[in-house]
Amino acid sequence: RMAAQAAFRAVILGAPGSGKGTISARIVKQFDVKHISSGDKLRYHIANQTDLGKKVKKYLDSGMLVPDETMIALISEEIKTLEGRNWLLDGFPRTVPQAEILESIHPISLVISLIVPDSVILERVKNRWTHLPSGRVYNIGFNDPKVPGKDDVTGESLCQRPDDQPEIVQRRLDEYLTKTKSVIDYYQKRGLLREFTGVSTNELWPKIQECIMPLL
Ligand code: G5P
Ligand code: MG
Repeated sequence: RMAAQAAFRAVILGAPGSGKGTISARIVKQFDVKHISSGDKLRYHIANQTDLGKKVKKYLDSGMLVPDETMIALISEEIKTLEGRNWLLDGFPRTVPQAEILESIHPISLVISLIVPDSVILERVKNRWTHLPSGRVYNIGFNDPKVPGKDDVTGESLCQRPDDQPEIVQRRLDEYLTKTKSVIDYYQKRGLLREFTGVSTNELWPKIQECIMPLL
């Protein structure tokens, strides 16, 4: 119990393309924190055609949320393996039932909420390239891969996410507004929410660093 309270347990929230993965990578680089991205996990299962992957593909392809019970099973399993470690959840929780279950498993120390205008998001996702096995993301003109089309670390090919087509991005933004905004209220009421507003990651990052520093 003492160890669980001492550890850093954070959540990063934000609309699709708001920079959760990018900021998480910076946090991991600077602090001793394990990053858990629900979307990266799901895409990995889809790429490997596991039973779970086959079950969730239709939701990701259409930009709809995966059912709560599936997500809760996946993420609580993952958290169990990280006993005593600091962690940062990216993409979970996305509904109030998910947040309630998470709270019953572990008290959360901090919730980082990214607020980036939709117009900026729609521009960004057009230029996003992803390394599927690791979840590393690139953006043409912002953080280009060293070799075009290839991952910096493994040299493997990059791909574009099927859900980054404009109509699907719009659906994901709608899902965020209708289902995930209530998670923000949930954490606001508990005094855990810290909001960061801006149009670029470089502008948000120093403020996020400052907020995490005293906790780690
Ligand atoms: P995901 O995978 O959680 P989203 O939609 O929440 O997906 P996404 O798209 O992964 O979020 P992000 O991580 O917030 O976005 O953003 P990012 O990848 O870091 O940045 C976006 C792009 O902008 C990148 O190319 C990056 O390089 C670039 N970029 C960053 N900063 C800047 C900048 O300052 N300037 C510029 N020019 N570019 C920048 O969820 C996917 C699906 O999985 C399911 C759902 O179906 C969901 O649709 N799912 C769940 N369903 C139910 N419950 C859950 N808990 C679920 N979790 C996942
Ligand atoms: Mg992401």
